[in-house]
Amino acid sequence: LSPTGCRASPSLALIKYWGKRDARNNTPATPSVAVTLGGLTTQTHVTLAEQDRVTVGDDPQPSARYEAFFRGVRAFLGCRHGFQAVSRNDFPTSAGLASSSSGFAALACACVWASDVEPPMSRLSELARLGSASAARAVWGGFVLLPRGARAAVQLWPPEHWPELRILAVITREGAKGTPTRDAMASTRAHSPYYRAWVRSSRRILPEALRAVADRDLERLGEVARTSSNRMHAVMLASRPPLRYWTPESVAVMDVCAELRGRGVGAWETLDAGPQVKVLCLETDRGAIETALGERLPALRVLRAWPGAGVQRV
Ligand code: 2P0
Repeated sequence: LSPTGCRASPSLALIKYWGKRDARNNTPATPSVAVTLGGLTTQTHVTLAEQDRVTVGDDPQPSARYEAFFRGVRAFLGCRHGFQAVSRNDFPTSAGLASSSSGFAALACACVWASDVEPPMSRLSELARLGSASAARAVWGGFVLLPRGARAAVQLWPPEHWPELRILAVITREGAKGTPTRDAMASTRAHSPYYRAWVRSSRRILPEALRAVADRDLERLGEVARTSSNRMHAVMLASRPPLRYWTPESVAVMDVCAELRGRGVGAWETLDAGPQVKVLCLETDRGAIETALGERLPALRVLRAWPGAGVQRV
């Protein structure tokens, strides 16, 4: 086994995955459509070890979180040894910027490629899913679909399909850690009376999102992505106890986006399992949006992203 490094970028859901169809296999109850965020990077290096050990930045990770993943990787490779992985993100970890998507995508590919095995990308997507369902998407670049109940994601379009698209990640709270997504998803399914409606509505809006991406129609995509995001947060809010990832700063960014749209600037917000706000826009409007955010919310950092590549060897 040779030391192998991989680079991956997080997968931002435009149509959100929230809820598991089958918790043991980690398959999603809702379909999701995502864009891989060029500009944000996870780098992971893997070597053979007696026991599985993962560190992210300087933090050793709890082994329970990786058990099912490594079991699946060993079953696939037909090996018995462990893996030592060292991973670094150049963006905030566990703060709702989908670091687990790029983390498990890079880890799955690094473990397999280090073993000199070259399966099809769809097989790597399946292995990544065992770690995090969103990681099944992050294996691919560009625009990606993870169908409901699926074991692997598929690429819809490469990044070159829509090079003018931008995603501005507004960091409303540094170092934020909310409820872990696994617990939050299980709790939503068990305790939110709107869960079934959420799953049904995700299936209904999927064709509109697919069309908007195919047509590179930002207004239509922004509208349907915002709907998916709001409905996901609504089903969580209705849970008991409630789950709320939004902070006052998140809402302030949403208000700036609404104001901008009122002035004819295309700025569409989407939020994941954390307080950060991602704003979908075109490069031609990026300056106006950054200026408005800088004037109204000068303390907030903005990271720029665009449709990026899938997992690559480094
Ligand atoms: C997504 N999120 O589609 C949704 C939207 C967060 C909000 O996928 O339990 O770490 O590891 O499969 O992929 C984050 O959850 O969940 C996520 P697991 P994951 O991007």
